[in-house]
Amino acid sequence: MSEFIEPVFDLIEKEKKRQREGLELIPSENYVSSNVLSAMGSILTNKYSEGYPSFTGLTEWDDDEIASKKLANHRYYGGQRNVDRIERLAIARACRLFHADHANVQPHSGAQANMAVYYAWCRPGDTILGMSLPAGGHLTHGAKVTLDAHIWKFVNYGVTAEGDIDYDELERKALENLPNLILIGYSAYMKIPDFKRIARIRDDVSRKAGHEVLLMADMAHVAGLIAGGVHPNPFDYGFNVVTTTTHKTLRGPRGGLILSKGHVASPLSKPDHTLKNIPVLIDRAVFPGTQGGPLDHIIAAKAVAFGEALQPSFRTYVKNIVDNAKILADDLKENGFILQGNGTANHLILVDIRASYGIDGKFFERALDKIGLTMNANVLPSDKSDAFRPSGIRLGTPAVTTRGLGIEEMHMIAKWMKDVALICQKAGDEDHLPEYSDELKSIRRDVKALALRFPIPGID
Ligand code: DSN
Repeated sequence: MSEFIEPVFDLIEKEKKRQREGLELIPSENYVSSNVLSAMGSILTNKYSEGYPSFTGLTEWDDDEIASKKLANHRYYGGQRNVDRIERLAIARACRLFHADHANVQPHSGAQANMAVYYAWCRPGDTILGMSLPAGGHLTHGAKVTLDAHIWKFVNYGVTAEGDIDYDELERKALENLPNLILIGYSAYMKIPDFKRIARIRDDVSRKAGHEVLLMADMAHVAGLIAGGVHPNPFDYGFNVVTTTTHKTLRGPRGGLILSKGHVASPLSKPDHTLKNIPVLIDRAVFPGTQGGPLDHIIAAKAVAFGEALQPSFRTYVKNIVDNAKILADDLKENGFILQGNGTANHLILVDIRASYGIDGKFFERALDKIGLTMNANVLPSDKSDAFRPSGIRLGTPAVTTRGLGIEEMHMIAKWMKDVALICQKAGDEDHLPEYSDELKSIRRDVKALALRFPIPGID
């Protein structure tokens, strides 16, 4: 290998070792199957395919149907016959998985998926109502540092002291501001949203404002749980659009996805600005609106992952994710950890580590890294500290459940976390952590021994 290549592959091997010998508890991460991995690393990365394949309704692919209907292919490059079929497969499977009329599988990420929906529906300066970042929302739901917040006016709602969405605040702000788009979604929220109430608020806003209001769920975190039937589907409550990433609980490649309900038509048509036409407005907003060429290798990997998620075994997997999270949450409470919302109904857990053990989230994150438990420091809704030294630590069970960990291992993780919290407490700060390196190394050996008992798909 050349000197240019070797360092990169060296680091990939080191990362493989890190993943194998530790436990991944960041709730937005997962391990993909070897088939997803192969599709991602395939020669499809060589292809350009700006535009869209023929639209044919929800059939997987039918050459005769396409020929008989003389459906146009809306690509801007030649050599599309294989990538067209792959994209259609991904679209059809995504629609089947989430009961959507339409899917756009091209967004490169969740952030790009969200921006495309805003661009499809909102004019510059329009109002979007979403959850605030400290309350558990996402950067793209209105954080001032984003481009989104420069284009649209975001109004945010938060959570109550009990950790529920503050529905009264949401309703009040919705009726005061009459937003064009109401958004529910989060990166750190442990309850099941009341989709019915939110849909009712949207209807009230629509009536009062005299215009259609788009109801959108960014379900990036819980997409796999919805696909596997252990979490309600926003479409069952009248939502128009659902966005997601494809790599979290859905266990696909890193990427984005937009699903919608409405009339599916050619992306070259110039539809009226109505909710009924949202599928076409979204297609036009993704390409050419906010993206150029799709990543065909990633779309192929999405098609594989959606196929995997349609299998009965995926339902068992997501049920186990939630069971593991509930067990881990209970164990953590027994070990003296105070949890935001007092527990979890999904795959996410948010610990108030400052209230529990008097240390900050970043210090705890770094100490846990030393023993091979990976999770992330996170702000809490009530946090007085900044994002670099927040009071919370966020963890979740999608990745360890893929590896096959269960009840016994959840008990051990909670105990190790307590052991490390006590060490951090004694050390006082990171500078004094080396004084406890023997204790940390001993826990590290136990974590590694356990991790090596559970193979990683795509690696082992
Ligand atoms: N960065 C993701 C997460 O970790 O939750 C959200 O996009």
